Amino acid sequence: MSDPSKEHEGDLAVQEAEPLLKRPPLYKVMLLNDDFTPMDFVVEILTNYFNMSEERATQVMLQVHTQGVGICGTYTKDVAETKVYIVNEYSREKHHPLMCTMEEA
Ligand code: TYC
Repeated sequence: MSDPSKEHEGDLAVQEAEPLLKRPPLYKVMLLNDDFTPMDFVVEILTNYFNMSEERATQVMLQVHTQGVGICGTYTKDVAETKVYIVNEYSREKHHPLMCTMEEA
Protein backbone atom coordinates (compact mmCIF):
# COMPACT_ATOMS: atom_id res chain seq x y z
CA MET A 1 0.00 0.00 0.00
CA SER A 2 1.67 3.24 -1.06
CA ASP A 3 -0.85 5.78 0.27
CA PRO A 4 0.19 6.46 3.91
CA SER A 5 -3.27 7.78 4.79
CA LYS A 6 -4.64 4.24 4.31
CA GLU A 7 -2.18 2.65 6.74
CA HIS A 8 -3.45 1.83 10.19
CA GLU A 9 -2.09 0.23 13.34
CA GLY A 10 -4.97 -2.17 14.06
CA ASP A 11 -5.28 -2.56 17.85
CA LEU A 12 -1.73 -1.43 18.60
CA ALA A 13 -1.25 1.70 20.65
CA VAL A 14 1.80 3.49 19.26
CA GLN A 15 3.69 5.74 21.68
CA GLU A 16 5.95 8.57 20.52
CA ALA A 17 9.59 8.03 21.46
CA GLU A 18 10.87 10.36 24.20
CA PRO A 19 13.30 12.93 22.77
CA LEU A 20 16.84 11.80 23.57
CA LEU A 21 17.98 15.28 24.62
CA LYS A 22 16.13 17.50 27.06
CA ARG A 23 16.46 21.27 26.76
CA PRO A 24 18.78 22.65 29.45
CA PRO A 25 16.98 24.44 32.30
CA LEU A 26 16.92 28.23 32.02
CA TYR A 27 17.70 30.74 34.76
CA LYS A 28 16.31 34.22 35.36
CA VAL A 29 18.93 36.83 36.20
CA MET A 30 17.45 39.48 38.51
CA LEU A 31 18.39 42.80 40.06
CA LEU A 32 17.30 43.69 43.59
CA ASN A 33 16.44 47.17 44.79
CA ASP A 34 18.45 49.02 47.41
CA ASP A 35 18.42 52.60 48.71
CA PHE A 36 21.91 53.65 47.60
CA THR A 37 22.80 52.55 44.07
CA PRO A 38 22.26 55.48 41.68
CA MET A 39 19.55 54.97 39.07
CA ASP A 40 22.01 55.87 36.28
CA PHE A 41 24.34 53.08 37.36
CA VAL A 42 21.54 50.49 37.17
CA VAL A 43 20.61 51.71 33.68
CA GLU A 44 24.29 51.44 32.69
CA ILE A 45 24.37 47.81 33.93
CA LEU A 46 21.23 46.91 31.99
CA THR A 47 22.43 48.49 28.73
CA ASN A 48 26.01 47.20 28.96
CA TYR A 49 25.52 43.64 30.26
CA PHE A 50 21.96 42.79 29.20
CA ASN A 51 21.80 44.37 25.73
CA MET A 52 18.86 46.64 26.58
CA SER A 53 18.08 49.94 24.90
CA GLU A 54 18.27 53.01 27.14
CA GLU A 55 14.46 53.13 27.15
CA ARG A 56 13.98 49.47 28.10
CA ALA A 57 16.76 49.70 30.72
CA THR A 58 15.02 52.70 32.31
CA GLN A 59 11.69 50.80 32.45
CA VAL A 60 13.32 47.77 34.09
CA MET A 61 15.30 49.94 36.54
CA LEU A 62 12.09 51.73 37.60
CA GLN A 63 10.32 48.39 37.98
CA VAL A 64 13.08 47.22 40.34
CA HIS A 65 12.97 50.56 42.17
CA THR A 66 9.19 50.38 42.76
CA GLN A 67 8.63 46.62 43.10
CA GLY A 68 11.89 45.47 44.69
CA VAL A 69 13.01 43.07 41.99
CA GLY A 70 13.14 42.87 38.19
CA ILE A 71 14.26 40.43 35.51
CA CYS A 72 17.28 41.32 33.37
CA GLY A 73 17.02 38.26 31.12
CA THR A 74 16.80 34.46 30.96
CA TYR A 75 19.86 32.35 30.13
CA THR A 76 21.43 28.93 30.42
CA LYS A 77 23.07 28.24 33.80
CA ASP A 78 26.66 29.06 32.73
CA VAL A 79 25.71 32.33 31.08
CA ALA A 80 23.48 33.37 34.02
CA GLU A 81 26.24 32.59 36.56
CA THR A 82 28.76 34.58 34.56
CA LYS A 83 26.46 37.61 34.27
CA VAL A 84 25.68 37.55 38.02
CA TYR A 85 29.40 37.34 38.82
CA ILE A 86 30.43 40.14 36.45
CA VAL A 87 27.63 42.51 37.57
CA ASN A 88 28.32 41.96 41.29
CA GLU A 89 32.08 42.39 40.82
CA TYR A 90 31.60 45.60 38.82
CA SER A 91 29.15 46.99 41.41
CA ARG A 92 31.58 46.27 44.26
CA GLU A 93 34.43 47.85 42.30
CA LYS A 94 32.32 51.02 42.04
CA HIS A 95 31.33 50.75 45.73
CA HIS A 96 27.60 50.31 45.05
CA PRO A 97 25.57 47.73 47.02
CA LEU A 98 23.56 46.61 43.94
CA MET A 99 22.73 42.89 44.11
CA CYS A 100 22.31 40.64 41.09
CA THR A 101 20.95 37.11 41.65
CA MET A 102 19.59 34.18 39.66
CA GLU A 103 16.92 31.49 40.03
CA GLU A 104 15.61 28.70 37.85
CA ALA A 105 12.97 30.03 35.45
N1 TYC B 1 16.45 52.60 44.64
C1 TYC B 1 17.59 53.19 44.02
C2 TYC B 1 17.57 54.71 44.22
O1 TYC B 1 16.55 55.26 44.61
C3 TYC B 1 17.66 52.88 42.52
C4 TYC B 1 17.81 51.44 42.22
C5 TYC B 1 17.08 50.86 41.21
C6 TYC B 1 18.71 50.64 42.96
C7 TYC B 1 17.22 49.51 40.89
C8 TYC B 1 18.86 49.29 42.65
O2 TYC B 1 18.30 47.42 41.29
C9 TYC B 1 18.12 48.73 41.61
N2 TYC B 1 18.67 55.37 43.94
